[in-house]
Amino acid sequence: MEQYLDLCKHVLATGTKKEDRTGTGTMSVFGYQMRFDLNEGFPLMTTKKTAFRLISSELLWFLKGDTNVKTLIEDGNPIWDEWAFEKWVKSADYAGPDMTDFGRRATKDPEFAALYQKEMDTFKKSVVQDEEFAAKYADLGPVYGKQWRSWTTGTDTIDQIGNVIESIKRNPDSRRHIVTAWNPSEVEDMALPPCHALFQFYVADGKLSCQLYQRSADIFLGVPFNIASYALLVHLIAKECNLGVGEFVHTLGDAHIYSNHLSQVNEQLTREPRKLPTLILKGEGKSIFEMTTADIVLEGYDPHPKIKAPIAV
Ligand code: DHF
Ligand code: TMP
Repeated sequence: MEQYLDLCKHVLATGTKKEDRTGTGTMSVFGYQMRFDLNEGFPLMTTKKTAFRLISSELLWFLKGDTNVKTLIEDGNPIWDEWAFEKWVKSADYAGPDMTDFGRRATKDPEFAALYQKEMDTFKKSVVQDEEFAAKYADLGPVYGKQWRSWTTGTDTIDQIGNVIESIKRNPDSRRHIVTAWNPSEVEDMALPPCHALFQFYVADGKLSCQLYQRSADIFLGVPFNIASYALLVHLIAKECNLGVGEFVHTLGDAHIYSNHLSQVNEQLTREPRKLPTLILKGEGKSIFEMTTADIVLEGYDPHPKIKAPIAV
């Protein structure tokens, strides 16, 4: 994963100090591209242990068209908790202690962090136990799953993933194999407007490639997930279309390192990349919409230890 380490070095060397929505502060560049040849191994970070199971669980959740974090919570996947919680504490029905700006306050004030943790635990319990509560407060709005599988116009519902699979099968040379999560008429209703916004597939020499445009990229926490997630998506769609895998091309818009991730990034830069793991897809005969995390297995993953960092909410 030299490509990723080069991105980190590039941003540290040439980035500009830039404020951001979360109030954390970043070092940022605009426009950057990485390429991963998926035949050289599966591009999961080896310079820090990265939870692949959370990545596959999230991708399958997108592919099923789901937007409710209840499914993720039940699957032991916490990566979208904060954005559902935010919706809950901002709602008129929330009557607990003041949670304004909880993400930033929790990293600065241990007493508040304990209070926040307690509220979050209560929230997650309600989501799992109370269907009605989950439907009302654990849904992130029309985010990825909705746009990928059931983009709605006034009159139609469009299954972009189903359609793109059909178009890859029928007309591999097409230059129109595109899926977009960026729906301008619904962005306002989303808990977080899509970061991985638009992607295109490409078929040549019997191999499937994909390029992603990511408008906003949290280099330390988000990007390792995004690379592995799209690499997995290429493998899944390639299998569905009886193709080999080619490249994943990752194009970034605002590529930033948060100011409270700098020491973690520098720690990672001292580490030597290791051999990439191999992806094994099981679940013979299942469509990609029926796969479970148990069907998606990594072999030979031997990373350096995990590095923790706070997420900017
Ligand atoms: N907001 C921000 N500021 N950055 C993000 O990367 C981000 N990603 C979102 C939603 N909002 C976001 C969805 N994806 C983690 C990784 C990806 C992700 C959300 C969270 C994360 O916290 N990763 C940690 C812990 C994972 C674990 O529990 O092992 C990591 O160290 O990778
Ligand atoms: P923004 O909407 O203000 O750009 O904030 C979104 C933040 O989340 C930003 O730091 C980018 C990050 N992010 C990723 O890097 N990858 C992801 O997949 C998601 C959902 C978010």
